[in-house]
Amino acid sequence: MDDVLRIKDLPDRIGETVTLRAWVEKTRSSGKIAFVVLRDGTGYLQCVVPKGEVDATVWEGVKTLAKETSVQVTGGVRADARSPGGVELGMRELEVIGESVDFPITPKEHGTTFLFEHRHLWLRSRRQGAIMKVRHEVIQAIRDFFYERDFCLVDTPLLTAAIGEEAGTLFETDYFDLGKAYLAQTGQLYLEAAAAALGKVYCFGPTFRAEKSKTRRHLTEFWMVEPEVAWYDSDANMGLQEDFVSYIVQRCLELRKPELELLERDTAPLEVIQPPFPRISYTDAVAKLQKHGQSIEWGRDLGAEDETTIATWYDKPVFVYNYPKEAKAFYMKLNPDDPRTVLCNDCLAPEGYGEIIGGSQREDDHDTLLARIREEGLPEDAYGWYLDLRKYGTFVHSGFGLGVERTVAWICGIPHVREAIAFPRQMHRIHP
Ligand code: NSS
Repeated sequence: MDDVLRIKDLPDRIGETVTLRAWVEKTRSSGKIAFVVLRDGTGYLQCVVPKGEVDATVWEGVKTLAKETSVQVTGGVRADARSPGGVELGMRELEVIGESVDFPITPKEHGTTFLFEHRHLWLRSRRQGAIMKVRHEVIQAIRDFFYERDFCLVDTPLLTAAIGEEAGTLFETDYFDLGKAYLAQTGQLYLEAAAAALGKVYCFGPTFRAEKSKTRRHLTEFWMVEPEVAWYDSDANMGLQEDFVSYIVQRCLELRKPELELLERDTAPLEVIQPPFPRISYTDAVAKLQKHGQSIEWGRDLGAEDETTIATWYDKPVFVYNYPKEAKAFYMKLNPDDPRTVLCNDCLAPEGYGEIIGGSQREDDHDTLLARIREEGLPEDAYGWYLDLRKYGTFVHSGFGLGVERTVAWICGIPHVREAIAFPRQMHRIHP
């Protein structure tokens, strides 16, 4: 089969007769002229069908076209300033490839449950298509950012023997004669080994958390990108994060304007996303929250509401750094200036989107790390290899993880992460 012409290529074909394949988005007709809007994933095309100028079979065929019928059409491409893409097609021939009887998603309002049950069909809508393209751009920007800066991609395993983040949210499965295996919550621990081998590394893939929460920020399967850098301290780590987040946002503004427009995203709050980002210590943030009358006590992790409040103090993403060690994972480096805290940061997105990044400098002292593993009651033997990294040439190193769906939701201005991935996995959703 010859490569098929795509709608986005039609502006180069003005004056030519072309054949293409696509799906019917909608049709309308007056007695003498009909319009068919086609969609092929690369764009939308209005086809014009004047009754008096086409075969009767074409005219009759057009009248029976239902939403999402797949078709092959042939016609002349002409310039039309009012059409999307600047062209329209004078349809001459029409062939129905696959009928579409009673497509379940109609222009009327559907409930969210219904739409997610029909996610495999809902993806064809303009809005969902636009979100997928922004996601695609975010992911390409992530890969380009690290490639341009000489980071080596290292793929980390999804089946793991040790807890990466927290015991409470593990998916476990039986692993032959070797006991339990867990779906990866993070690639970080493996990436630390890779950083000692390669210096600047990142991993990028799906991660899993058995989150029993039904918030608009949580999925049970989400994509996380995690860089890890040898000889970076917490401060340099935040510097990398602000460059990284700004790069992703600016790329989307540059290349995904039409999609953001379709999503009715006000891009003004995104235009200002440039380094440096403001930084506030956890301790200062808690004091300020208390002054605002919020009930947070020093020592507790920040809740979604606290994060939203802090974010309103700034128009850029903000770093909250050096949390109490009890609120964070075992691998973070104790703060030598205040051992109640660890050298870490969260990055909170503006406009109420909350935490998009968690990062830290890693504990590089063997005995301190061992003590932390024991304190947390983690199985020591599972972390023997991880402790080895502190035995054979230990090194200052830091890294972070950025959640793709939260970042996409923020850039698109959509309220919930579940629309930021094609087939979301949540506590109450595994189908389709
Ligand atoms: O748990 S994190 O805060 N940090 C880590 O996993 C570290 N091991 C990363 C590292 O330093 N290499 O998760 C990082 C980000 C977090 O800020 C969110 O943006 C996202 O991952 N995240 C999630 N997104 C969607 N759903 C869920 N459940 C979720 N959990 C974290």
